[in-house]
Amino acid sequence: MMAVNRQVTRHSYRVCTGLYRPLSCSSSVSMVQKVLVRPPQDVPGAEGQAEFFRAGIGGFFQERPMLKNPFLEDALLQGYLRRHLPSEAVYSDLRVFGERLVREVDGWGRECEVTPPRLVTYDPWGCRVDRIVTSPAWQRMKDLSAQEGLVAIGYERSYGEWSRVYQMCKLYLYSPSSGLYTCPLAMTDGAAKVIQSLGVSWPVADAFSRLTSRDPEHFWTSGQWMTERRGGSDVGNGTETVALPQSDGTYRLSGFKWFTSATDADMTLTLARVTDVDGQTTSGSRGLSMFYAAVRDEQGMVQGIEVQRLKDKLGTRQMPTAELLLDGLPAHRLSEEGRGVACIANMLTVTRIHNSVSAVAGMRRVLQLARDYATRRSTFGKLLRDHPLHMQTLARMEVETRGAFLLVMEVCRLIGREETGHASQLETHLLRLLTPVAKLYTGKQAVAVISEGLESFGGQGYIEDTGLPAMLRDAQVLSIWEGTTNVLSLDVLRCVSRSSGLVLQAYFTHTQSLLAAASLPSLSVAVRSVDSALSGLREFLQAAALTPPSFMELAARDLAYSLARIYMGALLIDHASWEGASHSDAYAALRWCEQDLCPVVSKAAIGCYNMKTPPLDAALVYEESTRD
Ligand code: MFK
Repeated sequence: MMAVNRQVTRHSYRVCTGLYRPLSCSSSVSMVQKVLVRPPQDVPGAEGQAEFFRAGIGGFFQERPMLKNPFLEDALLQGYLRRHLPSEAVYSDLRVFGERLVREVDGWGRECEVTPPRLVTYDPWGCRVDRIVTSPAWQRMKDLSAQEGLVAIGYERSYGEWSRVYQMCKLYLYSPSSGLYTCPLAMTDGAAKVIQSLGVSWPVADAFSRLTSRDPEHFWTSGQWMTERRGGSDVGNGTETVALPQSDGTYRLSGFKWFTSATDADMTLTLARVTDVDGQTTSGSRGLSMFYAAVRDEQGMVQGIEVQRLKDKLGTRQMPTAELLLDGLPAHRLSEEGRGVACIANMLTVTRIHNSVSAVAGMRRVLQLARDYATRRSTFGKLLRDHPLHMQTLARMEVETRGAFLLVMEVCRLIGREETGHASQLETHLLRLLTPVAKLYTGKQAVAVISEGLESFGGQGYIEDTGLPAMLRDAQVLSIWEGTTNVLSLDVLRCVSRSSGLVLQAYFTHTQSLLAAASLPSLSVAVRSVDSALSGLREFLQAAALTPPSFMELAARDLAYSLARIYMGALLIDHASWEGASHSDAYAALRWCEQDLCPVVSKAAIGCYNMKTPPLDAALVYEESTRD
């Protein structure tokens, strides 16, 4: 290394032409000889050897990966839209938006990351103000979200049942450049959905028009305050916030919300227990009701809220997340008393879909950067793209991303059909089942794929100001918030039992219909794999029906993974069978179906859900050393 530096330094003196080039500029390999170092005699006031001068640090600077129009770079997205939503207007909007993302928005996203929000608790005169100060870029994101209709598209429904797909495709492009603004948008969309499902009337008619507005002046975002100190997952038992009825029919909320995301929102939906005349509340889920509250008064001051502090998080640092003391927050009850969880579940469905969109968007973004980088970085005498092992790694990431994309779009298609009254009973069941499945599976995939993606940049993937580490940090939350992997696996079991197995029937029927339509001989191996996994799953479930519930609880995560992998396989096959599909579509389907598509069967076969395993698992986890 030293030898190289010395050599380049000597050389720099030789080629100097008196021009300067900033070191930070990305020079190509061919420009190496032109990187200039100021010779000592150029230093003002210096004769001969300068006392101080810019050291020779070598002439090679690696070209950075370039973000290109994410719409034009995405073959699967374009193919999917050509197949399902062949609208020139949609295509053109996404292409222009993709250009805007590259030109300006991606830079704002970075600005949000490096200028995190801060809390101003007091004004200079000692008055409590609890102001959350966000970066100008964060505020520009809000205006952009309204202008681009990132929530509105889903409610305008200009494309009927495909409007949700259109909206989510746009969010998918936006997400990795958004500086996490997709988080408030997810909750805003979820709140609009809840209000719409309850009926848009007083006191939330104005709020609904704001949440779904394209006018930046009118647009509002919403929070979703569910998490308390005792309950992140177990909301039913952990919620301590109480709602005191007022004589005018409104309520005052008092409690402590432990984890409120995007706390600069204009309004929120939240849960609390209504007190009776004796001040008593009902415990458990049945005691929870859902409330609407405006966060600030007309002067822009928070009302009935103290912002205790902002959270210091691993990622999502762009976005304010706060602990809030509710101290008599004025609120309106929207749900029936005791129906809070069921009512806010509509919001959870939407935010979980957004979560899945963000997961697949993160995977796609890291791949786009990695494949560009592979055309710019040379190692061992050739470009990365010419190393078969490197291409194999990127191809595996691509297969994961394609499977995830198709699953997420399937859920978006289903919610679009449900919202426009086109969904059959089967599709409604499928939507209920696939929402937690997609959320839990893509959350895990995103962490794995993005982590692998960072590795494809070598050490640079670990360097903060490349922007790459933030992608991994931000992905890590996707499997945590909106229900952890295990909570969502249990949600899968819950919807199976609450529907008396109808959601599974819908799953089997639809997966089989996807396979039945696949006629390409080149896909037959993949079709056989999915078919056999499906049969294995059916047999497993029939046998499991005779076991105690604790068996299925142990199998819940593997069951959810099996549902995801099989369904993704069927979707990849289905997409590859479309007349406009490419060879790569077929290849992706084949590769996907090479894995264990039904881990719940293979794990059951080796006794993983045997009743002897829980104490053994616990003993393993808590084994103590007996040696001194
Ligand atoms: C980029 C993306 C960004 C996303 C941004 C989000 C930022 C926000 C951060 C957060 O707020 S994170 C906190 C999110 N919290 C959770 O996700 C809670 C996780 N826990 C669960 O999901 C539990 O399963 C749950 C709280 C729902 C369990 O509560 P219960 O009271 O034990 O539920 P129960 O008794 O099974 O169901 C009550 C009702 O709700 C039932 O309706 P019915 O009474 O009519 O039968 C259920 O059917 C219904 N329900 C529950 N889960 C549902 C659901 N309905 C539809 N879908 C679901 N998933």
